[in-house]
Amino acid sequence: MNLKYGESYRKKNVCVVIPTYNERENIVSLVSSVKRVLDGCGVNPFIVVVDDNSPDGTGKILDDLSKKMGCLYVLHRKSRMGLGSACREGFRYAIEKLNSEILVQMDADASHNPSYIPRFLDKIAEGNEVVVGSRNILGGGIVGWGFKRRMVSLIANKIARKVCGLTVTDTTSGYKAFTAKAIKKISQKTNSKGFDFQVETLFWAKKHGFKIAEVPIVFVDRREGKSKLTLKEIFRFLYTCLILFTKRFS
Ligand SMILES: Nc1nc2c(ncn2[C@@H]2O[C@H](COP(=O)(O)OP(=O)(O)OP(=O)(O)O)[C@@H](O)[C@H]2O)c(=O)[nH]1
Ligand SMILES: [Mg+2]
Repeated sequence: MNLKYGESYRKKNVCVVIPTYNERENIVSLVSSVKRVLDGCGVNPFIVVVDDNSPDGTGKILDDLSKKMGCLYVLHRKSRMGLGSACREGFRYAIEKLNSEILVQMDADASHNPSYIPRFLDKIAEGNEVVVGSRNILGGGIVGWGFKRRMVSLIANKIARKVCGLTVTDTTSGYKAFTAKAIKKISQKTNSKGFDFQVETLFWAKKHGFKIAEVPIVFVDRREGKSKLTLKEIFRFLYTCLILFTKRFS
């Protein structure tokens, strides 16, 4: 593995936070590869999965896995409460209980390849406080999405950039890394429950003046399980963009 700044985060507590809802087909292989990659980086590895009582039994599968994998922590919530609140709860646990210094957020559906984690860590080592995995810069891309899904993402991204004043090229990406200091401050400001959490996080990261960098990622559409992105989530995202607009100049 080519780690430019490997020495600077060796033995640091690095935690990967993954929200899950009905991801039984994906979660075991994902957690195993995340663990392999973290071990390869020489960090103190932690993985926190926040499951919302998935009806497909994802939580039970994770509990079984955590018996064999000491660095895996599973947070169980009673019912579906949204991706945003799951991530916030995972970050809080990782910082307060596991003393994590660097936090990585990624989806459970295998769209985010764990092999990019070292690049995120390198960017943090360079002095950045927030790192965004971008599909829209040189070296990044999307595999497996049809025209309609690409358009939804393109338009949502354009709106978020214009309305919220963001310069990041991929505002809807769910693959990110943060220093503990940055995500603690950002989390105090965010209250979005669902997918709007992605844009809200970036908005407050910028507003707080955190140094933000991007790394190219190739996003691969989920092969297993179902998307949880609904029309309701898209409207909520647009509504959040408008709310953030009102806070832009205050
Ligand atoms: N804990 C929890 N996780 C959720 C919830 N909704 C979605 N997730 C997880 O959040 C991640 C992203 O959800 P996806 O359905 O893949 O949505 P997306 O990646 O934005 O869009 P697609 O990949 O196109 O479906 C996945 O790991 C989901 O399992 C929720 O209400 N609670
Ligand atoms: Mg997905």
